[in-house]
Amino acid sequence: MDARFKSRDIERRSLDVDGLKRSFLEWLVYSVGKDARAATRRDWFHSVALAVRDRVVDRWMDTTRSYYQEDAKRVYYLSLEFLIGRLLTNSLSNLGIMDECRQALDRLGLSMDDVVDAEPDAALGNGGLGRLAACFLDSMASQGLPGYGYGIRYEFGLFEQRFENGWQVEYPEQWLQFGNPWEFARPEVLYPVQFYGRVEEFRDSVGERAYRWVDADRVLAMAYDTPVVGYGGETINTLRLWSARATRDFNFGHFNDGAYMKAVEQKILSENLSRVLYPNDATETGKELRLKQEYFFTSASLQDILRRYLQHHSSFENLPNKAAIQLNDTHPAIGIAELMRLLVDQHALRWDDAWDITRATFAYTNHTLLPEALEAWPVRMIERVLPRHMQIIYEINAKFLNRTKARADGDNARLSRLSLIDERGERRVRMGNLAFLGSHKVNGVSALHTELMKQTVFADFHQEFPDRINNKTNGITPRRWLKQANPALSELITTRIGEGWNSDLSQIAALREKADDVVFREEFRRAKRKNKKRLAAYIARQTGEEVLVDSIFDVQVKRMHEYKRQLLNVLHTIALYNEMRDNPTVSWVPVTKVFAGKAAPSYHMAKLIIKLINDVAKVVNHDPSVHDNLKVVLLPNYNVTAAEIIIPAADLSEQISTAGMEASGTGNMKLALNGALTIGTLDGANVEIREHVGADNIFIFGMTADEVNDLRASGGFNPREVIASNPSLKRALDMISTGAFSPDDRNRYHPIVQALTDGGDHFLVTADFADYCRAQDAAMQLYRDSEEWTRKAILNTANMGWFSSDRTVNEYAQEIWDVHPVKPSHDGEGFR
Ligand code: Z57
Repeated sequence: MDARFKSRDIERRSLDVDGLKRSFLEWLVYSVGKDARAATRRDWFHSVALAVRDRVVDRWMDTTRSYYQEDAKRVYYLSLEFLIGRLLTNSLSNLGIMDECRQALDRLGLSMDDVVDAEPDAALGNGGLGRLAACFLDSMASQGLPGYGYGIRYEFGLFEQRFENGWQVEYPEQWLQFGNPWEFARPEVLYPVQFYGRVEEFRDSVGERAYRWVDADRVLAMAYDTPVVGYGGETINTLRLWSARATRDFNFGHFNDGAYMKAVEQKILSENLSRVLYPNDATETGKELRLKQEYFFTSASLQDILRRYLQHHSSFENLPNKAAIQLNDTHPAIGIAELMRLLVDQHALRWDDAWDITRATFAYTNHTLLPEALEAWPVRMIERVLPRHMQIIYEINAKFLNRTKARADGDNARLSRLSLIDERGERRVRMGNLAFLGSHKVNGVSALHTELMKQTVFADFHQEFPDRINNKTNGITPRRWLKQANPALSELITTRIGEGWNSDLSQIAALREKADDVVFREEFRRAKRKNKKRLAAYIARQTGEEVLVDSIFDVQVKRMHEYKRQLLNVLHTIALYNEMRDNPTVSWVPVTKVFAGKAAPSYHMAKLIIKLINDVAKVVNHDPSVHDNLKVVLLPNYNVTAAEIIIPAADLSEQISTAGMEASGTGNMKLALNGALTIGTLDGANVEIREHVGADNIFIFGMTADEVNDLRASGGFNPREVIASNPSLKRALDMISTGAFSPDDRNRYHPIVQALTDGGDHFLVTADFADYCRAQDAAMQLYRDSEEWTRKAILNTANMGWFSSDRTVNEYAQEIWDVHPVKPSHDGEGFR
């Protein structure tokens, strides 16, 4: 081999400071095309990212080759969302070369923070569901599981949120504007995906009735691969995202001018499929383009999965032994009909064999019970967009209902609830029912949520298939959410218990005994304080507000949604403000209320709540009579990067959804792991967090899910009576309704006041207010005793080990997927 290439080859893998530095410069000059004097921070980021990517490639290929050689069973995680965030720190940290990189940059006169900050945040998701998918990718790679992510490479991620005059305004998020150094385009990995057209019936070679989908429009799905670096760099998995490309099956030469322009127009239209992420979290819009996105990425992924399978196999009976396909919510559930179509129409399998294979391959995760989030596509729309799939869905339904009818002895109401078609009003396909029926396992995301699934939306299916529903409580990756986001606390932990917790978070339980160690408590507080200073600086930069580092950082960060009850927090804020004004001589514990979160652009109530928080902040923050004891900030553009700054600095974690409505929550886990105490309802995973951290170390308040259910069943309650009997609640609401926070438009908050009063207060904000205030008072009193507070904070961190997504993913691997770790062989060519 040419010696020059050989030395360059080695250079690309070297992990020492000098080798990294030389690589950064090499990339800067020969690929970015700048010299060190002219380079911007973004140029350096691209150079560093490309140099780091070099260090991943050999091991990535080794990993892929090992899976291939072992013909390992793979798991395919199909998700319309992957909320990844930045990758530079993540890659460096998982490769174990953070310090080396920092030093190399140092020698170039550059600050690591500046370079890290030049990376855009990959926001291909809305909230919890998308972030969960990203945590699972990290956990699968970190445990050597052969896991692939499949999704869409949106050109525009989740919108950028700005506040203009206190209102949310959305801007396009152009994360790809300057190129994406982490991805590899695969222009040769291209699959056709069809839409519209009609179905033709014909006789196959043995005279059987068969169907083909004809006269359809075609779009191509092109692959982009991003390596997923596992902890320690042993396993590098793949996230494959699809981008829409127009077909070129028209001949430019034969067009007259008009047809040419029309053809180009068609090209732009078909490429719209991967243009933008729908910005709704836990609500559906029912838009045709969304259905097309769902089918687009699902079809491409299934074609790719079958192609990979067929490299080793000549029949399909072993597919379930070689591929597990996990449906992240119902968004890819059309895949069940698509796999049936591929097996029956294209590969000529018998229906019943195809159905057994399909069911044994798919599993489905449900993430919400909210009726407005359950997908139900109009039959008319599916008939038009995916005519063959509509026939297949009818066929699945007919066979299922026929089998069930025999045992249902005339209970037609039950049959119509089990049907894949909702016949009330416009006929719709219930995607949850399709996903349930086409999967061998169906799971909820917390113990409570899974129980409620059995009792509510899937009660009839649960009766029919009692072994199908199972629980997989969510988790979070400790690498990103502790090691990387909170270096101060991570380093402290590692000095005491070693670094085993990075790959086995259960080891963090060894910190329990340190809760009684005064020296450790002091150091724990010091780490928290450092993080609070970092957040205070961020708050000042983002909002212009100065906050007290020694105040309680009371944090509610999540999507804006009525069921998450930011309003309850706002009402408490106003009540506290009034108390502080009424009692100026009391020595108050200073409080900083930190909010952040995006509202879906069409969710007017959520946007009005944003405006209310900003209006309350304006009044409170500038009222000298509270002596800076209370500050309210709403940070703009909450995303993964902002979360990494906010979460490590939190003292108090607000998890205050109406009981029964938050499927799990994962922010609750990130905050508790970082030593925040939770104030929360017995909802979602809060229930399990209480069991792990101990009832003494969490502030639980409010109605239980059963109580909420009973109250609603008995016809609800009268919020007016509750308000009349609680003077501080009445006063806070009166202030909102009379314009104390909106002197420029005194009626602005009428819809909010209306919802909480005559509207019946569906989310039970007023019903839980008094108990919430009691819990808030308890938290404030405890905070005065800084030793006791710290002790409980340490016990939170120490007792959160079970909430690692490594544990979650292992449960999926063992109980749903039947996949096992594969140790890639790096035949001496790679590093270490
Ligand atoms: C989403 O982020 C969640 C559920 C959905 O149905 C959709 Br669509 C988006 C969230 C739940 O609201 C959280 O409670 C849960 O922790 C998260 O999914 C991950 O399971």
